[in-house]
Amino acid sequence: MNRDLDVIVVGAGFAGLYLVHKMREQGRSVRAFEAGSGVGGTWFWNQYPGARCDIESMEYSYGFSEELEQSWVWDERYARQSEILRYINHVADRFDLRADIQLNTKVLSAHYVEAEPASNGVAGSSDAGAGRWQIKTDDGETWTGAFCIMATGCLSSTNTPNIPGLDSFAGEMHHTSRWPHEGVDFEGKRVGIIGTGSSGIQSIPVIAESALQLTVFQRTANYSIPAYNGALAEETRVAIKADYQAIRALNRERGAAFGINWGPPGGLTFDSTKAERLEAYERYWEMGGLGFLGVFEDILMDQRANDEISEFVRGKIRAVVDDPELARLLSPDHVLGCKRPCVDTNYYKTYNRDNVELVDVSEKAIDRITERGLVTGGREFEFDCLVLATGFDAMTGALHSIDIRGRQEQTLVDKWSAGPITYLGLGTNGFPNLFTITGPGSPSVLTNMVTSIEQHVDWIANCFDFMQGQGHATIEATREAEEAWVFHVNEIADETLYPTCNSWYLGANVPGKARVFMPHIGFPPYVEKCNEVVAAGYEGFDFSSA
Ligand code: N01
Repeated sequence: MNRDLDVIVVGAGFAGLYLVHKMREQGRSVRAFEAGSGVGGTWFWNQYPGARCDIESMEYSYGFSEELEQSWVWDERYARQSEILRYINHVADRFDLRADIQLNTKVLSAHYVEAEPASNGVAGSSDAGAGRWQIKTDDGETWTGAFCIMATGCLSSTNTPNIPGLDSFAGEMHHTSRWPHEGVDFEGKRVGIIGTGSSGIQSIPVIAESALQLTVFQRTANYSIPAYNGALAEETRVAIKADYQAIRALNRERGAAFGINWGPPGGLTFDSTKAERLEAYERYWEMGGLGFLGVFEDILMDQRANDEISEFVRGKIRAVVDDPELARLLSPDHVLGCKRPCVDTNYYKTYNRDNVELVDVSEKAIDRITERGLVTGGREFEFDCLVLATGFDAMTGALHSIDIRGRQEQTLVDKWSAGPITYLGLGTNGFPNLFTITGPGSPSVLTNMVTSIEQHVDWIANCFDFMQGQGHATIEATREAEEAWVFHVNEIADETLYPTCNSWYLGANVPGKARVFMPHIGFPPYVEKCNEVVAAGYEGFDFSSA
């Protein structure tokens, strides 16, 4: 078997699969390495009860193949995890991708091995050849490739809380992001769940239906907007498929690359009268989903605008939750949208059930996990099952779990010790021919991920063609370009309300992690910049020849 490839891909989720397809189309040898025993990435691992996408199914899907988008039939407005996983497997089969995907294989290291000095003594000069990426996998094998592309996902590295005694719990304990594929039976069990982000908010209503008792430990109340999920009407499917590409193009004009159903934002909040604003909030609320935040364009820019709409949401919580004190505890007080809001089915209503208890751990943290449960606020709780819905080491966690080294053995961990440094979220100086798909510094998690993935893969594929045409062997972001880019990404974020709370966008959920706002806000200007860079001869990148 040829262990020297054109392109090594790490990960076989949405990004890895499309990369394999695209590289093959270009006639390049490619192999994707995937730790899981199946394809699907986040949708393979996150099989917790209630797991579902918060972007509508017709939009959260590949647009690269007309045949695929026309033939696939989504069942629901928001696809459940099992449906998305079925779709991803269908894509792997339909495009015959499995031959170039190696499952059950964790990539341990990726090192850039610089070229031997040439006869003239200059490494990488014309007769020396370029360096190669060498990866080592947990099955003891070594592979080399001209390029290494990290398709490792933004939300794939589990954040396990460092609560004392975590290992001492004698009952069943599961993290939502590593859920057992055979499922968990909660029937008649006393269940505790830590975390009220999207994973907690989606799973709590479902677990409550079968558990004997469910106790939710909430450190920060989160905003959640009703999904109003349901079967997708045939007319909707037909209407979208009638001009799918036009709909995708319209979505790409949106700041978050999804949500055309909601129409463009209705200007600045206070340009409307109070009555008009309330009517607009109500109308958007009734449509459900994340598009609610697009009701006016300054929700995440103007504190006063945000105060008003977040109070509207708190009013909705009070209207649903019977106990006023419980409603107060469930009401967030941070800026709406600065932590990713959730999209739920029956979340707040679940707290009206007799078998559900909310425990506020915002002021008194969970002291410790015990053999039987946990202790907080001087009270011991006993459980048969403990669920950790504590999220991810987002955007950099998966990259840092691999020993990545560039020129002169520099590690990525060292280079990014004060926060990720990238040019366009695609590359970083000192690591030639290494690309990150939806890396930090790109719109990624603030957008429809599938759209952002396709944009990155297409950009890289075009870049490879360009390099081939020009006889270039390596590409590397310049230090000046990445410094300017990091500054730009932060500058945009600082003009918004995003950095005002302890979100995973900022790395604030992981103790000790550098606090830097990681995603680039705004899809269209980002794409424009990527295109300008190309038009200017890949401005900000250096090339070297083979
Ligand atoms: O993780 P989170 P998630 N003691 O980080 C709490 C995507 N996603 O898995 O807020 C007590 O949001 C933590 O508290 P706090 C989506 O982008 C999408 O839920 O840090 N509590 C928080 O409540 C989402 O945003 C879908 O104070 C502790 C929770 O755990 C992202 O993934 C579905 C704690 C973690 O929430 C992450 O969501 C699921 C401790 N020691 C996920 N440590 C879709 O719908 C942490 N917490 C597509």
